[in-house]
Amino acid sequence: DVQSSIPEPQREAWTKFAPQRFAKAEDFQRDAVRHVETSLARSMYNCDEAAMYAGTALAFRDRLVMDWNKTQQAHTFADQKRIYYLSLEFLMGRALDNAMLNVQQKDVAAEGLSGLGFRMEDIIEQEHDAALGNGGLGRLAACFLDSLATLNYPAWGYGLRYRYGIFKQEIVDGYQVEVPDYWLDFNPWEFARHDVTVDIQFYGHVDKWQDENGKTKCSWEGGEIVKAVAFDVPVPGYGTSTTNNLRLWGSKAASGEFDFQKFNSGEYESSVADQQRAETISAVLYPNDNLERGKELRLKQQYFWCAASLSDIVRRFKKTGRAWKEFSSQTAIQLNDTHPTLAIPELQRILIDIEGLEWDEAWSIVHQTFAYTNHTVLPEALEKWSVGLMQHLLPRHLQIIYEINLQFLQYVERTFPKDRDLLGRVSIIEESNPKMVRMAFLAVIGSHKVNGVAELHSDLVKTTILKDFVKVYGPDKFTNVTNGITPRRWLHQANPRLSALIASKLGGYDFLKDLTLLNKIEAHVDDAEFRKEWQAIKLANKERLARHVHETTGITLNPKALFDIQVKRIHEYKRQQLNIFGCIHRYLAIKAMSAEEKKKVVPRVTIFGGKAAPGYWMAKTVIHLINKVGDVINNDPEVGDLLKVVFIEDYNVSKAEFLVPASDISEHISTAGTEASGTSNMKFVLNGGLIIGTCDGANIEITREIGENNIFLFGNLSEDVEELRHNHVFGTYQLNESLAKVFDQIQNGKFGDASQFSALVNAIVDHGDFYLVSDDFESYCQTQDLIDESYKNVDEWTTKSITSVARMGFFSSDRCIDEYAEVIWNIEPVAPTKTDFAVDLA
Ligand code: T68
Repeated sequence: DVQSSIPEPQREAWTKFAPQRFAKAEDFQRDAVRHVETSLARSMYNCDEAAMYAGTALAFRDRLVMDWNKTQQAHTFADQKRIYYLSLEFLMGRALDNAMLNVQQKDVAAEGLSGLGFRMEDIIEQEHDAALGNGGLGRLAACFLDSLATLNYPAWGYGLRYRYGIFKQEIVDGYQVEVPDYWLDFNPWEFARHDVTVDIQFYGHVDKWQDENGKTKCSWEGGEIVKAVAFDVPVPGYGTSTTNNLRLWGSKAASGEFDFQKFNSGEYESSVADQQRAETISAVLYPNDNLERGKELRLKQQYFWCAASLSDIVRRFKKTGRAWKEFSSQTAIQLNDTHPTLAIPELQRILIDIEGLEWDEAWSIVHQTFAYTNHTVLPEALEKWSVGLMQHLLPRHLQIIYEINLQFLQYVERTFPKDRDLLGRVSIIEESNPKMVRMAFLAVIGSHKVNGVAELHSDLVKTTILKDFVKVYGPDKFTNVTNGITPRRWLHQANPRLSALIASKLGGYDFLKDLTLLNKIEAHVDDAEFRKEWQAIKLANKERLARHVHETTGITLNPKALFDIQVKRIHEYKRQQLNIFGCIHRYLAIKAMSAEEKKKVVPRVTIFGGKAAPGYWMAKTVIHLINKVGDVINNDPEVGDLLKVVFIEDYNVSKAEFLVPASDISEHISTAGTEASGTSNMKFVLNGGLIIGTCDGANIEITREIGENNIFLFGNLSEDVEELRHNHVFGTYQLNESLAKVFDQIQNGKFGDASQFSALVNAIVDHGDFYLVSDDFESYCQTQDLIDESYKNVDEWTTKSITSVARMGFFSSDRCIDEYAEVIWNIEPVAPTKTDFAVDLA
């Protein structure tokens, strides 16, 4: 914008005073102190850790913003194809540590803080997690943003600015209690763009008329308007000046603060109520993972966010002055699951109703633009919306969906004239009562590529839920992009000492940008000093976790014990129940031992963490059982240090950062074929932990990469699941004997009121054991015994640990993003600008 830019002769002063890189600790101190004094209006007499966190965050934010602005200018100037990542969840966690590390100024800040009387660890701890997600899907989106920026791709994330993220979990008498997570009291990482707003329409009706050329036109009229306001969050890449944007939409009443007419006529309450109703849209994150409940407010959230994002994307494209036919060569939009599927009919609506394009021309743009990532094959998680609700809330979109469906079905009928049943099976509209719109089908039809998130999962997508679409479109539309994780947060930030040890052998930190370089540490696997430090780091990480457990629960852990960790959302398919039944089995075995036998036992600490969806009663029962079993075992003097069972309250991203580096073994034990990928499995192995797992999700590819001697696999295979389930229902099966003994204890009241846990037991004994806990129990327990044996051999264990880390290069989210860029998006990076602040490693 020429008119508002600083004239050439005056730019020198501007350049001179723009924030620069901290050359020394003092530079950081100057800015941090200034922010505490002026931005916070505090002084050295009332600067606590929270205030110092704020000063530090603001000092770094100043720098980030410089690179952010320059990146956005450079991307506009480059005028290349951009990728927009639409996700209803971004589980970002804390930003400060990540920002300091990505711009490689954490050391300078640590020195500066120490000079002001603060410790870096304490300051970092002050930050509230940005917890705008449930679990793996939301964290994947956050890892992707980190990689997109690090790899210099011109990319934006689009999401919702929830006032309440995922609830905080408290454990009261062994039960989960949900507490609201209000996280916006002080958030230095977002910039409200009150000038960037979009009016979003709901309800109303469709008008149809003929234009001057006799062409039938439609427009969506009436209803109500809610305003979307942009909040922007900078996303710095590692070792590059590229700083991308995450745009989160907040909702607000369209009429501003109040409806003044109502207000002046005395209807104060109802005018405030309108405002609150509008703000409700972005008020709270739905706390269900892998479950859909069909609530109207959820559909409103989805449309609100899709419509605001699309309007923004289209506005940016129109500024380039290009012709519409270039839209899809300039714009790629990735749909993170089916949650943003309404973006498909919304873009079609914009193009035909507002921009005046013909249907066919518009549709070819739409379906070239979008691509869809599927994250689950579980039927209860597949999104469906009733036709009635859609008609009421989005009447024009329903018409467009019907037209998309009609044209698609006509195509199917022409191509497969003999297969009448096929039409019903692939129709977007499920002919049930009530009729439902199947969002995954709409997403497939409106996208040019569909991917699963690990090989087995992508195969299952093609052979189960989308089988008929493979027949219709051929196999090339369907692909796999195995998930990845960012090594910056999940190695360098979470485990700085391990990262430093690796860097010392590799001659620097290049592996953080090219994780395949890790394979060079395999050459040091026999280096005695290296192995000693490797072991010492794991022990130190376990000691740190033990301190946390002691401080929060009073339970004392022996850091030399085998630490066995299962942290993830609580879900029947993830089978925390298998783990806790295994703990009871182990407990019974210890109780039956002689003093001599006990001496041979490998002491074990089993740690659980994870939230249950508030309405998921069975998952809450599992949490309750874990806590009750822990109470009994942890206080049994006959067991002592041989077994402890701990539940970590309120598992979140920042807790993962100290749990992941502290595991010897972690559990990824879903019923085969149910976990799409899993990503914490990758995090644990990258930090030198071994895993016990089923042949499911990315466990299979982890095995292929690290070698089957380095992983403890057990259990039935995905191809056998159907038959096993059948056997349960039709009686050719017997409850596993050891498991029966575990159930006896539960039913005898050993862990408190047995009736509390009867549903859990009955699901297995009486209701078909859908998740095959009994079928896998024997193999699970035997594998745990094998793990004990292996752990006794410290040398062998250390070799497995180092070898596994060396072979984990494939699981960087950088590899994953490069695959998306090449196979799905067809986009190229933009050379980062030279700035005073970021150092370019390359
Ligand atoms: C997870 N899905 C998969 N869903 O379960 C996991 N669902 O295997 C995979 O690694 C990960 O996605 C990344 O691909 C989820 O986390 C949800 O959280 C979710 C949220 C709302 C509605 C449905």
